[in-house]
Amino acid sequence: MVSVEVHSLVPESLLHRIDVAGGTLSGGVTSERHLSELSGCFADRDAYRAALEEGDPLVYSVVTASDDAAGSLSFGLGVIQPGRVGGEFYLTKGHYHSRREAAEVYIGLRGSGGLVLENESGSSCFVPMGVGEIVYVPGHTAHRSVNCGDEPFAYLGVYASDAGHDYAGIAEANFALVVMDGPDGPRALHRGDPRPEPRAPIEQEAGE
Ligand code: S6P
Ligand code: ZN
Repeated sequence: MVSVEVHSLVPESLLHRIDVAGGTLSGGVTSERHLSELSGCFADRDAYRAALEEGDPLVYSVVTASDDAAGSLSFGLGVIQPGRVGGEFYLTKGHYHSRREAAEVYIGLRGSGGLVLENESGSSCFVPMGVGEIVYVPGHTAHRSVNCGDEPFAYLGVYASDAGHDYAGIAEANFALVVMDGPDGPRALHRGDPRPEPRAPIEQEAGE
């Protein structure tokens, strides 16, 4: 006789709640990444060192609800804080999936940002993502999320539980595109391109 493992269908255990403002996901496990854990990710190494001398702020957190049964899905609520290093927006480390063909769906929940995508042939793009927008990340594609705004950027990523994370696969080459703040808003540039001037500070009217 063939034995088949099935979930016992308990509705409460199948329902999760997201608190977007609080950055929580019920039934999830939280991990945090601080600036010191993002060595090599930002294009401007001097600006990165200088920022670390000021402290080691939280850059992003991920709350993951996972299920390890065969064929299952996992999902994570990512929240990237607003910030810049040398004009480059705060970002996630970025990874390929260890099982390269595993795709992922991202859903924007708060703020504005986007995904830097790069495939194994070296083709890359930046896909902006706002609230209610969905980005499909195909298999064989490294992905990094970026907060392009002045408030936390929150999103949900849904992926096969056995996808796995391969950080080393993209870390050495790093992503070819960097997303910078500029006078006309966010711009995706090639890593070696000249940087735009930083956004001018807002001038206060006398007497304000
Ligand atoms: C997992 C999914 C996300 C990321 C999260 C943090 O496959 O893509 O939940 O884990 O955006 O990024 P990273 O690169 O630090 O795992
Ligand atoms: Zn992923």
